[in-house]
Amino acid sequence: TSSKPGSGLDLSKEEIKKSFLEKLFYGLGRIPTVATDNDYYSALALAVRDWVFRQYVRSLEEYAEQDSRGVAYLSAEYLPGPHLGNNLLNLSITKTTREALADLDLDLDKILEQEVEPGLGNGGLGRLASCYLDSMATLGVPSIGYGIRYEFGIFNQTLKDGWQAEVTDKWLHYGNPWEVVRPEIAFEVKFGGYTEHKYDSNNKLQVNWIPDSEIRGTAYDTPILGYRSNGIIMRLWSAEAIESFDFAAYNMGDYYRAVEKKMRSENITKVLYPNDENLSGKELRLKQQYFFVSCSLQDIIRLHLLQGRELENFHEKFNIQLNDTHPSIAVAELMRILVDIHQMEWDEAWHVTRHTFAYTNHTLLPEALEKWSVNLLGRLLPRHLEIIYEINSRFLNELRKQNFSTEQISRMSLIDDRGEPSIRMAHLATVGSHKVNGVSALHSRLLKSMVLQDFAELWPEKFTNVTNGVAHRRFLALSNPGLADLITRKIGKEWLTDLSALRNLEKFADDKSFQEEWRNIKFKNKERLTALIEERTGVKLDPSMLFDIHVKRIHEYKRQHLKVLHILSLYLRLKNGKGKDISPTSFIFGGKAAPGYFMAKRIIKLITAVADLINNDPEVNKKLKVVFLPNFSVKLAQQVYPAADLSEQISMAGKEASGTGNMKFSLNGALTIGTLDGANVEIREEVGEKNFFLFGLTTEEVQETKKAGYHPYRIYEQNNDLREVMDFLISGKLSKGDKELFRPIYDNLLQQDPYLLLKDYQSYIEAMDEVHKTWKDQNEWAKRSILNVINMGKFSSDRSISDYCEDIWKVETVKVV
Ligand code: 26M
Repeated sequence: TSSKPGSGLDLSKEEIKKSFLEKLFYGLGRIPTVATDNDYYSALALAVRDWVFRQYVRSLEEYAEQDSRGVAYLSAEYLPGPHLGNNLLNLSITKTTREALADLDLDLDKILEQEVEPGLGNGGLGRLASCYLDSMATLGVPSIGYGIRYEFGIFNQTLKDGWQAEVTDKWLHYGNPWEVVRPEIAFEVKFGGYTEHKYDSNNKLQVNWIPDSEIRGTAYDTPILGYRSNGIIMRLWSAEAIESFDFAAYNMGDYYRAVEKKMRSENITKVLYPNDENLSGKELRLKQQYFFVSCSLQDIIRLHLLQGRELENFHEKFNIQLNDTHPSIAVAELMRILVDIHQMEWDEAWHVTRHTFAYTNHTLLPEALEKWSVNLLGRLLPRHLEIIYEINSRFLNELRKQNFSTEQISRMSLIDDRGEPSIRMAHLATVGSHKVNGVSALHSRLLKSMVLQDFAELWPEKFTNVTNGVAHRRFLALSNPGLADLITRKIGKEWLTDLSALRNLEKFADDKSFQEEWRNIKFKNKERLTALIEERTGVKLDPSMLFDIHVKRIHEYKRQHLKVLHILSLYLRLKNGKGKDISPTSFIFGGKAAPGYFMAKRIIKLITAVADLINNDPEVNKKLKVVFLPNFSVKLAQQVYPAADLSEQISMAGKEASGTGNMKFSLNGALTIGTLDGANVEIREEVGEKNFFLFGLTTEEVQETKKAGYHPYRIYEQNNDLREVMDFLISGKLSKGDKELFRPIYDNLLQQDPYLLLKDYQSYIEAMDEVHKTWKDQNEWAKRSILNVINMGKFSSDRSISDYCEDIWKVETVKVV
């Protein structure tokens, strides 16, 4: 790609130096003799932000000229990772910037290190949203990402005595050079109160919502730049009190009450909820959802009307993608805006609404499907509850006409009235959308046969699949520069905008000298990670060992504890003098546990206890090392994936909707050991069975096992090796004699084992033995590693976004460069 003049790409060293110093002097008021590293970081970020905004403005002009159909991506979470390095890459000025700073005796890497990432998400879902913004910008999709500007993001994880401790994330402490506040883009959001129903002079029903409080949401814009391409914005809403509302009228006595009220209303965007906490009664969470949805819809409608258009064709101009059910109250809110505020007839409003929204489901876990109590929702959003009831009654009438059974009708209802009545948000999102998609082929199939089966039978054409993808520029070009350079030297730069071009490397897979270069790069990445791990944990790994890595949120279905059972089996083999076939291995874990998730927190303690035992035992620590790397984040991820030899993707089949870490590992040349779950299935298809270590039950076998009545204790009785490992958990040897510490894990596995660890244990051990055997042939390993990378084309988020454009959004892309 070549750039038009003035496009903001290909800046010269002098231009960069000049802008940087101007930002330092006039933007921050600092001079080099007193400037801190953070000042240098802020100055460079401010300079880069200007160039990114330039691309954004140019894109806007282009989109306006083309009058294109646009996309609003609604997500309660984003995990963008550090912006600076990525923006330099996308402006193609990394090298020039490095030289410009070197002229000033400054080190770019040290400056990049300063950035604190916005942790505005929990994990996969939030990171996916950010990968999608990257690809929408790169491909030129006229789009905007809406979300919440949490003042405190996901907690920082520290370890205390081997247990997780949570520390609040003050990510805005040193300021945020990437965002621009837009005080003129602000909307009022109502809560509570009651509704009035009246007939107007034309005998038309008019509903009026009289709220009991109102708050303001103000836009904060962060530009997101595509690769040598367009810029889009991520628009995050921050809550503030509406001062005139309370302050003006009150006398001194009420002043403090008014201040309190102001503070209470500003708490809406204070903090991100960690997931899988028990949501019931979490009123603030529902307020967050409605708050950002309401601001976003008002903003989109403002843009639509600004262009002189009618609301009747809103859906022809806008697609709104719901990232899970978190923003699904939008279905009721758009109906309210169209019917109550713009006086549209119900049927027409419903037509517009259903053609506007599309819904992405990210989970089949029954406990994770969102429900809101009717009582709570009615108190907070009385008009929305009425609208949901109206949608539901029309929908159920339709089903009755089509002779659905009462049983089916009650299963499909938006209201669950077994027990405390609640709203099934996935049903609301499904009924209110024209497309519903899962996030991998397997997950989309299961969605249709399980959670949304009745709906899939009613509307088969509504259901589709879009397999997830990852921002390969961030997760390969930026985080693994060694490998990226080697690839570019061999096949040029095409892969940066078309990942499937990596197939052009095929002819090198068997080339011994290429394999050697490949291995050297991996080794250097492992050395870097080794240094970082030593600095953070005090544990020194040996980079010549196999790096076997399990990083993701801690959850029983992801089975971190299955990995622990394997490690203990190796430990016991070594202790019993039967460990000669074991390849020296460093096991690296990382991931946060939800603060209220008892088992997940105990699994972290188990990992750190196993690490202490093994790392301090000279009989085994030449062959095995174990480390828990605290506070896993995008920033850490960028150092971890490039250093991995083996990627652990060992969830129970049927539980991981897709996974995206699995893709990032393979993209960086790790081999996978995994189950047939989520996108693992498609990864294995792409890289070839021979280059993937498969184990465990299939989804169907899991279902059969459970149906037949599963008795984990019987497996324990019959497998001597497993029994020895299990009993070791409660021997006290991991816990200074305390035999009770890991009893909850032990009991859970022997009595219920809901995620079938014991059932899959033997198969996992055998697959791991195969891993250790393969590792001994380093040429063979390198060859398989190469074959993994070159077959990753499908898993770029560019491909995912193209799929959304064609199948769901029906939008054409418009590139400015
Ligand atoms: C729920 C209640 C209260 C607060 C937060 C939550 C919540 C937040 C995030 C619940 C779930 C959340 O995310 C789920 C998630 O990350 N799912 C993952 O999505 C990825 C992207 O599609 C998939 O790759 C993973 O398989 C899936 O687990």
